[in-house]
Amino acid sequence: MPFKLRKVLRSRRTLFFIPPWSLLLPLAVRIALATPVVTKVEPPNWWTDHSVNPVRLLIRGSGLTGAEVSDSAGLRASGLRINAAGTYLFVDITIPRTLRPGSYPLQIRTSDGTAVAPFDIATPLSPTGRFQGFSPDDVIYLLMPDRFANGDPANDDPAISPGLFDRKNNRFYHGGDLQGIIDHLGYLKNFGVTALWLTPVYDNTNALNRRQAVGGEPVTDYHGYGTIDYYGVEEHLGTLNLLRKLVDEAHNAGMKVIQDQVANHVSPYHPWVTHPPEPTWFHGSASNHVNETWQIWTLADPHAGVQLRRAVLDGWFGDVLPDMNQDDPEVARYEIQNALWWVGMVGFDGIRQDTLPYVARSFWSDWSTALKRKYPKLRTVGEVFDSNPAVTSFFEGGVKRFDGVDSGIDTVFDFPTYYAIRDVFARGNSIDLVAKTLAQDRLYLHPKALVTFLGLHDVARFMNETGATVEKLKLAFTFLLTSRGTPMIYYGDEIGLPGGDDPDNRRDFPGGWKEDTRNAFEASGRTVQEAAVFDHVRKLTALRAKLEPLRRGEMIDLAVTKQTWAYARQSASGTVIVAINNGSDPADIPIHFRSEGLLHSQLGVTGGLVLRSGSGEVHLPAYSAEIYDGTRAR
Ligand SMILES: [Ca+2]
Ligand SMILES: [Ca+2]
Ligand SMILES: [Ca+2]
Repeated sequence: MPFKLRKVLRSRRTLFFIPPWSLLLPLAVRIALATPVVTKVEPPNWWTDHSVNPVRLLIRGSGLTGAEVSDSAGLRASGLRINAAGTYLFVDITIPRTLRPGSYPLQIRTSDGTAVAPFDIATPLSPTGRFQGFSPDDVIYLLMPDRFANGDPANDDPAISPGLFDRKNNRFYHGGDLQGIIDHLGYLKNFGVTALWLTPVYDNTNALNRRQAVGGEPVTDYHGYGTIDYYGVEEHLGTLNLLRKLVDEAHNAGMKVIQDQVANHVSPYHPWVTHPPEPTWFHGSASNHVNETWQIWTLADPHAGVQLRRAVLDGWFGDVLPDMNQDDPEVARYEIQNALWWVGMVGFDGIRQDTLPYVARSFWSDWSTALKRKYPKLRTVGEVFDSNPAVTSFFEGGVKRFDGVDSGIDTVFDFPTYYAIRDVFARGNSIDLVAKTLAQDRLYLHPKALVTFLGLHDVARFMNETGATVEKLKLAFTFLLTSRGTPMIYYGDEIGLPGGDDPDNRRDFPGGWKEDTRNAFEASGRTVQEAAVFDHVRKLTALRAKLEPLRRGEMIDLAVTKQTWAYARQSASGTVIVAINNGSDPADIPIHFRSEGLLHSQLGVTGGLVLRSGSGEVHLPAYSAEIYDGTRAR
């Protein structure tokens, strides 16, 4: 046996069982099997003078056993680790501060050959107008790119992922894309949006998703939540360059952009699932894992046993979504670098983190620290899908909770208030349910930062609630845009779009497609009812922008009855008083507030509010509200 072949077989023997039939293969083929091959480098680039240096690369390929990575043009390789199968290689790359941006391919050498791992040093984006964070001064707009507007029909049925496009199937791609968003930035700016949250733009599977079939029918990952490549952009939506253009144009128009990231799980079709970089990459494996119990309350429960918490943290979502194991330092490092990479490449201002509770808060602590070290103004918001403020507040960062962990997450979505809004404004329950929910604000460090909403992509639309009307939706918007928090509007709710449970709540925005019979992006294309909601929302966003107390003021309850509520928003610049009648009869609401004179009404529902010796009264028709501006008087 020639020396070289013996060596190949010896090295391969440590990797794989060599099936006897392989010995029948021609010699050249057997040698070729062991030649190193590189198929993927993650991240594909990094920067000089970054807070993370060295950067740790994950290189995918084959024949990597015994590989060495040579230093290249000043880049220094260290900390090499190769998995048992020789299919993944981890390496630290130290980047000298003085290195110029450009291409710095790495040589991966084994005794059987050399492969090249492409790697670039990128030019950093200027921080001016980027990485800005978001705050209660903003109005966030959540949209699902596939369902908003189709700006480029050429990517509706891409060559690498054909057959997933069908506008008649609400679980297939509909053709909306990044260009469609760019085309409608003017629409968003026009009605007062100052920040966008797009559902994930990661590359998702290129084939039908049969592992999450519904009713026996395959689905697609049009929603973006099943990545097969943490460093790729979904081809139905566009390219990385187009995403950068979208963010640049949004910034130029005065709008921030929040990225939707998903660190908890990947698609069941991610190549890692069949060939993980290491045995501990996931919590378990496709054939042997814990199912998700959804009991996120146990994480905030000092009495919960370890096994209860582990089921939540390590379980596979829906028994099918591979659960990343952030307890493995390689996974944690990969995900932290990935978060930094997107922000650095695209210029995002904030991150919305999916399924936050399902990842250990000790990880979020490290993740948040790394992000803030590089981007101090960046803001993060976590999805904690729970109606109990005692649970949601537990995941807010800024303080160590009973377990000694500070998540570092800036804020969370205000699901408790969302549930109360639906109960009260759509279903007609007593308005004090909302007031009582906000009464729990002492549980939060920064209740004003909470992201508030009356609908989003995981729940049926407001207009699909039994009893919902346009008047009631308008009332809910009045509350949303005048109360504490960072308000968020779910695309289509501004025109009262109907829609039941997912995916019916993700209907195409009317007019986003050339072939649509009408265009609700324009006033002429809206129905009377849609115009009523839209014009109201636009008026409210303008008032919120104009009247600083509505954004930053303390919220003071002045009067609460079964169906009426008056509250003040008070800051150094003055006071704004909001009165709401959620009842089916007209109501008189007494206002007692330490102020004098006339507060001008802003919605044209009533006249001004006159306060004499700190007392006044407003008279509101059924299902109506008024906003009184006391800022100019002071
Ligand atoms: Ca398209
Ligand atoms: Ca894809
Ligand atoms: Ca998990």
